[in-house]
Amino acid sequence: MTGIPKDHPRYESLITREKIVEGVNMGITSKQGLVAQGRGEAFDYILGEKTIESAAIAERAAVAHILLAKNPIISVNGNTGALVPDQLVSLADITGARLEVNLFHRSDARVHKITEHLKAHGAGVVLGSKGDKRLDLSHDRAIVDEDGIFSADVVLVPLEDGDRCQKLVEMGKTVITIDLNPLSRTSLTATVTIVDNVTRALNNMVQFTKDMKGGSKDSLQAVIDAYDNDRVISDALYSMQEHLKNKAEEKGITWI
Ligand code: PTJ
Repeated sequence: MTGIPKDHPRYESLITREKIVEGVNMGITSKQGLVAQGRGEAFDYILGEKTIESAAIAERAAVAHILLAKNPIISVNGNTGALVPDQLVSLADITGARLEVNLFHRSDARVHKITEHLKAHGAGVVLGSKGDKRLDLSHDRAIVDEDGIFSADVVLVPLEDGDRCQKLVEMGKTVITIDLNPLSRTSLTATVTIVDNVTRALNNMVQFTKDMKGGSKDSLQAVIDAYDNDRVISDALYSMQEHLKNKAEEKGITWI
């Protein structure tokens, strides 16, 4: 894919960029998706490019919700399709959730390409091309499948814009988001807000599912009952502040 040497100090970040650019070249990712990735990178840098403990707590709560759901759906857009196709397929397989392509910059061609891309990475059924229902929204993210997002009780919406998240919550659904901006409308609206890079979060969620899947329904419910989303968002903000402060102080810059 690239000539980026493995010992480059920013190897992971640069490889992620390459994947997004390749997604655009393949017609999977929108050009706007490049801008969104850049914003995510900036927040990740401030976070310290690691999964903080409160994000891991949110990831476990998200897994508990998905495992207890009747009809869980993982929504896939052009960014996640390009960055983490294997992890999306693994998470769907291991939890029993179904994948649905749902796009902001929607075209039939992109829905088809993302669907085929997921299938090439091992996905079975991929919803989203029927588009036989509309959420009450003025843009194309409104177009959903009736037996998918429309009737889901739990929806995972990584890298989302706030409108649909809010609408899904208003419809009574449990909404899980993965968003590196802890203050985005999506982050502030979702039931479970995972402030982590989607590239780390999905790997963690696959691992947590393996750990938690054998547990009783009561133990999963206990994880949900103990969960406090406001606290998770607050901790993400605190962690960002601490990371910046430590970085500044390492360089002898006074934090005022
Ligand atoms: O493929 P489409 O047409 O559905 O469009 C997808 C994008 C992402 C372009 C669209 O949903 C969009 O414009 O999203 P926003 O409003 O830019 O929101 C994306 C959010 O995800 C922002 O808060 C970013 O900080 C965050 N983000 C970006 N990259 C990552 C991320 N969060 C986690 N991991 C990332 N890699």
